[in-house]
Amino acid sequence: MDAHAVIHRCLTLARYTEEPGHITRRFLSPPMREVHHEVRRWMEEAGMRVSVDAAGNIRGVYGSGPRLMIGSHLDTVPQAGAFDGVLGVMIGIALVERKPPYSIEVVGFSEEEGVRFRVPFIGSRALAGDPVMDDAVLEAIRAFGLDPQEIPKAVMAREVRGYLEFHIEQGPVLDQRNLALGVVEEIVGQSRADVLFQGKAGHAGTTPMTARSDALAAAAEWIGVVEKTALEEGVVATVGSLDVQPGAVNVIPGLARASLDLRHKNAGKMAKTLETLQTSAEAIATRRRVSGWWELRSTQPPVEMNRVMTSVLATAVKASGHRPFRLSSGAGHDAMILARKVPAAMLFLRSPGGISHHPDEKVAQEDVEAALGVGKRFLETWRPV
Ligand code: HGY
Ligand code: MN
Ligand code: MN
Repeated sequence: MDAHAVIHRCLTLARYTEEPGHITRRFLSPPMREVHHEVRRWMEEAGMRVSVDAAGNIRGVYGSGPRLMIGSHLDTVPQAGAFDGVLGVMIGIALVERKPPYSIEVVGFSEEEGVRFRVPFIGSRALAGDPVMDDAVLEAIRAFGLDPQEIPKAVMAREVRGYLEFHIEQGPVLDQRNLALGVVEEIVGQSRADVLFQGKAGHAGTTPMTARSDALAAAAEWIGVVEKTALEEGVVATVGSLDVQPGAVNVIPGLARASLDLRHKNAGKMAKTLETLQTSAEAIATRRRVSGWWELRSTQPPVEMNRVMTSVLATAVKASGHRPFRLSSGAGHDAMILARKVPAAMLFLRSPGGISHHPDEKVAQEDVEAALGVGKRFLETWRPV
């Protein structure tokens, strides 16, 4: 499979969506079944033995004995682009089709984005032996026809000696430097929290302003503090979703639930900023006569990629005629979870315009060709010992 075919397969999978006209495919949603059907066929045609584990990851194994795992995720954010995650799985299958010198396991993780249940990395955490056992997640696993009792068997096999992930950069760094590829040195830490403001719904016309417990006004004030604190502290913090109840034009909001996504390359700075934002939410709630709840949904410390694998990757990039530019990843990836168990490395492909988590997300065919060449060289040099 050449670069054109890799891109074509990503666009084929983009057709499987929860939202006609958009690319939206959350954890174990119905279109994921169609994706599994297609990916299984491609994996079997490449000579892999294919299975779907109890966390919904589709896994293809080529050969036997000590092996390298190559993977990424098959779920998407709402109204996504066609390459985030999927591209890494398609490149893995393409490298197997080129008959690698040793065993390879290609994994399409069931969930990395954390959209459906507001907890990320459900797929890769099962392989790392740290499964998400949230009731709603287990119910979704059952509804998909899988058995949560089998989750412990999803843990990665002892034969796996390293993990390599190909992924679009999702930011502007490579594009601004006119570079096709980047070697990831570290992935920043990320924490996610839910903040609930519970006030009192009431009549928008008859309730005096001084007698209100307006949950949305409290959330709005706090969201302003999130942005101001992030600018002051030099972290990135995002309130990406806000749920307002009852959500009627003429009713004072009784409830507002805001999500928080906070990231930084230093775990201490991330923890300190989380604490600042939690204290601020509580203070705003008290002053505005609403109740505030804070739920930390997940926290993942920053992770350094394996130096040996990264050095082999950089050498392969150079041997392929490209500058071995090293960079940090502001986006989270399954590699940060697998790195808990095995040496892990990532190769970024340029994101034209730095666009991602958006329908305009692209990847250049010549960059995919370059990545395939680097992957082949990597497999000729690195050994699963
Ligand atoms: O949110 C992220 O960093 C990644 O796209 N899951
Ligand atoms: Mn991704
Ligand atoms: Mn993503």
